[in-house]
Amino acid sequence: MPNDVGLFARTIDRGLVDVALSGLSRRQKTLPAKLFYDEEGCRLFYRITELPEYYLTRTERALLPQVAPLVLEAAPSGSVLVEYGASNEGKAEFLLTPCTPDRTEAIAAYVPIDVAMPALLQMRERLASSHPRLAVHPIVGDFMHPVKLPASVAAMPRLGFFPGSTIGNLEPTEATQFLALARATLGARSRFLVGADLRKDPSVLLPAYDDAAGVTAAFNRNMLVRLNREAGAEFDLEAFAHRAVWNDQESRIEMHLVSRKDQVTRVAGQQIHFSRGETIHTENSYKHTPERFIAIAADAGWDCRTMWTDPARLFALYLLEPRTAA
Ligand code: AVJ
Repeated sequence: MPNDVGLFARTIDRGLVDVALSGLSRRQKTLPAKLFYDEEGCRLFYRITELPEYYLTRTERALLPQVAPLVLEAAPSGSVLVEYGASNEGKAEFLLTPCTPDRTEAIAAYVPIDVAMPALLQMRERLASSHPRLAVHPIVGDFMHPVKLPASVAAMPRLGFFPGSTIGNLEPTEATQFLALARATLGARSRFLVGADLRKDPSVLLPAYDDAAGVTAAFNRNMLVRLNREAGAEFDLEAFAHRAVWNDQESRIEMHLVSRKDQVTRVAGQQIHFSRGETIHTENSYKHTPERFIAIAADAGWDCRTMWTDPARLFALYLLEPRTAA
């Protein structure tokens, strides 16, 4: 039955193929970390945030209710909250719903920016009922590109928010570029609250990226599942192992997929050779000291006004303000 062929027809995403092939043709094969977040990847990441070994999310969430009122004190009422990489409103809630009644109107508008359109639409729907007076203007896009705020919020004082240590995925030079772009978007009288993981002993870091239940391994391998489905790739999932390594020199956790054998795979018809033990580098997660983070922000024109951390110094929230020419 010739029609059966149709059952196996796949729509191949050319953009994804190009991104994959360009990374896989380097000497150290790489795939960009943002490819993790298809629907299944978002589900797996959510499960990671609930793992006992993954302290980042729960530590930041415990800090936010304490820090939010202090941040809002510096935000004039009628401010717009601009959140970078906002896949849900869970963390922004602490800024949108302040505990003191007189600060109710501090945030008048919310601009969540994310690559995942479905997540943004769901957020807008939920916020319409939970915060009926809040103006919500989602922007679909990659935050490494300049963002133009909607005209209706252009005149409002701006508070930027970048939680979750997503900034740790960026090389320090990219982090500076991103912070400089955000500085341009948010303007000279803004504030910017950034959540970032801290450098610490590898005995704490490594299990957070190689958990006992194997959820992080599944998250890492899901990148190949996605390429098989969307980029016409033919990865044998069993033939790649998850590996997390601590790179002390660069102060970062690296995630890799290690080829268990000499093998040849194909991506959209193009052959890719792997020797046994060769890796695909899928993610960097930088763990900066406060001094280093503050230096990176300074390069982008931000001064650190306050830094908060938990008693065990696992995670930090930095409140940045634009440096004004002396
Ligand atoms: C969402 C980028 C903060 O680097 O910890 C979790 C992603 N990777 N486990 C991180 C991730 C492996 C996460 N960020």
